[in-house]
Amino acid sequence: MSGSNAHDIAARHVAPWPVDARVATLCDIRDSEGGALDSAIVTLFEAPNSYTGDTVVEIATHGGDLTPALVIEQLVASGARPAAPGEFTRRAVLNGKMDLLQAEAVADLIDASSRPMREAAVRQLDGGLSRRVLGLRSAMLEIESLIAYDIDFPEEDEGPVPRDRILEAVDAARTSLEQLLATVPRGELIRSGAAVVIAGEPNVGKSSLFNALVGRSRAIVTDVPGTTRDAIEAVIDGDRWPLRLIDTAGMRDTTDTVERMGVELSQDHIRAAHVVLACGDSATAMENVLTQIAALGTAAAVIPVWTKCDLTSPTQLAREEENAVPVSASTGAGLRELTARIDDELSNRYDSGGTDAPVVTRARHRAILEAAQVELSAFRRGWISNELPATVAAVHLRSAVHSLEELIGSVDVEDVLDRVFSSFCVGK
Ligand SMILES: Nc1nc2c(ncn2[C@@H]2O[C@H](COP(=O)(O)OP(=O)(O)O)[C@@H](O)[C@H]2O)c(=O)[nH]1
Ligand SMILES: [Mg+2]
Repeated sequence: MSGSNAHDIAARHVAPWPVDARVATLCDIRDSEGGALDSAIVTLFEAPNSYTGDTVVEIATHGGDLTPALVIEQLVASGARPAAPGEFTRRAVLNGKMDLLQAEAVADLIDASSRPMREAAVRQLDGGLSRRVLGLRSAMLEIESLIAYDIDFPEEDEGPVPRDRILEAVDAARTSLEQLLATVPRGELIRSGAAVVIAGEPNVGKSSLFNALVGRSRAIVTDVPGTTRDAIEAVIDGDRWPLRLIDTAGMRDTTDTVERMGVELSQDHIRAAHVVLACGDSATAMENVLTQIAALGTAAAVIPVWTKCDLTSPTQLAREEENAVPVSASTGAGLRELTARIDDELSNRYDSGGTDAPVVTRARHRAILEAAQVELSAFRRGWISNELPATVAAVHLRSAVHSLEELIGSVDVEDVLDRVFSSFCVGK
């Protein structure tokens, strides 16, 4: 319970009342008639030294469905009310215990379905992204104050602040924004998982490979079954990246309308993939699939996979192994090597920024950073061309600063708070 009367409400149901704040105390929990409900650990927090910044009581009852519900019922009868989704964290933001970026990190940490997502959330919770954004904001405020001089002394050709110095500062801020925006693809990969499409002619063993990879995965995060003709997806926890495995319909020319749809669908998947596993169980099948993928012009990393390697003679395999990763869904051979190879391809492409730099993982952040970038560029153009009076150019700068403040939640943005916290689970 969080709020100024939290202790008063709890005191009607908790005995003995804990002597000290922030000390876990074993207490009896009673209903309004004094009947015993539970024996529970009660911890008091005095404002502002709590998660929300309010006065807080934490009651750790025994588990199950009934006991906690009965205790809550009693507290509500005594004047408490159930919290709205994310209300505790919302209060923490409003009370200045954390900024909006950190609050979002709390939600991301709870929702994290892969280790990279969890790591990014922990770093954001720690304030890594906030510090970057605050640094950018103060750089822009600095530029604003330089311009203020220029506006105050318009009659001087070269005001007290050289125009080049302002331009340099603007360009430094743009570079910093660009660097943050450059982490967007990595952030999307972390949030949604890398699309790993299993492609190949019918019967080369795609579905078997899909099942084998899902089967050996430590954690299957989601399982999205489709029809046999449709693509089937499952998100598995790769070693470094969450992998969204997609089993597609076979690639071959066909006149069957339903199967044709399946083929077109798999072509779309291949075009949008991060990684394509080009599967073949013979030299011809391998050549065909690689030709078809090349014709689609995908930007994905293409990994040739020699399927059913348990059926291939060792001499043949030795020849093929140079190019393709040999796997067998039947024996499990090569599956670990294949996952490692997928991880490597993704790391080569998306690890460039260093793994502990802040990452932009939310669409909200991306949109705001892009808006700030646009305003900063508009300012720069106006400033260089001298077409705009400095006061007008400065409006763009102000908008950019305001964007960053919205990002971090330091301006009054009730609707932003509503949107962010509506996605929270109840009780956080
Ligand atoms: N020996 C062997 N047979 C396999 C292997 N993988 C798949 N098969 C067989 O090949 C056939 C086609 O497999 P399937 O996964 O349905 O291929 P898809 O049409 O590409 O999805 C089935 O009869 C499988 O049992 C494998 O690793 N070893
Ligand atoms: Mg299949």
